[in-house]
Amino acid sequence: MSIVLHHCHEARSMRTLWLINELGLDHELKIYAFGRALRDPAYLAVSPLGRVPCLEDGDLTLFESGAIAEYLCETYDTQHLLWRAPGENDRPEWLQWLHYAETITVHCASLTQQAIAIADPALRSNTVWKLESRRLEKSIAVVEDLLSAQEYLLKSGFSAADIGVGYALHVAKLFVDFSQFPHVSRYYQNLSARPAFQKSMPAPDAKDRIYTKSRYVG
Ligand SMILES: N[C@@H](CCC(=O)N[C@@H](CS)C(=O)NCC(=O)O)C(=O)O
Repeated sequence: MSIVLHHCHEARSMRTLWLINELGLDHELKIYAFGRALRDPAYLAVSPLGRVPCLEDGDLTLFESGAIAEYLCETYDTQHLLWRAPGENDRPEWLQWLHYAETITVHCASLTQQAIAIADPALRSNTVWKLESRRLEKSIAVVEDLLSAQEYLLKSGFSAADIGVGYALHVAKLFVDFSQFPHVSRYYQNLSARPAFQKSMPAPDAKDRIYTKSRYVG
């Protein structure tokens, strides 16, 4: 087996795992507790910042999720189901939405830091919470607008871009009220019902979950 994915439950590596599962690729999963385990020298030797995802494929090691998504699609999606190859009509939009996932996710990461990573409530910032929640909502509103006219991010249908954005929404719903986004809510429901999504979720009794609540409020 040549593909190894370094993963923490429901971290950004979930978008890589979901893509691997959609593509049906044989792989080995190495699961870490979110925190000090990622600073182990053995892990830093493959992922120098000690973050997930990190993907090994034979001699190749990659540690940026957008790049990993592009690599997996161009290497393994021979039928172009999730990939939009250079020259295809919606290739530029595919690239835009694939990487827009990170625009949404950085706000989720700040809120995760506030709600979970900063253990001492006295060190949390109400200003950061308000600012990041608002910026997260605005980044989702852009998707809401697009989805009022189509089912997926691309008119041509489901693609790896929906996996990136779908994962971002999976975390965003822990921090913002989705009732203000009816199209996004319908889209997320549809994406999260996919067998490959469900396979990428931790088992209900899994240890070392980052998120243990269904909603975090500032
Ligand atoms: N832009 C990077 C961000 C990777 C990242 O920050 N991952 C988080 C998990 S969602 C992480 O590993 N954090 C651990 C830490 O910062 O110690 C990517 O998309 O791969």
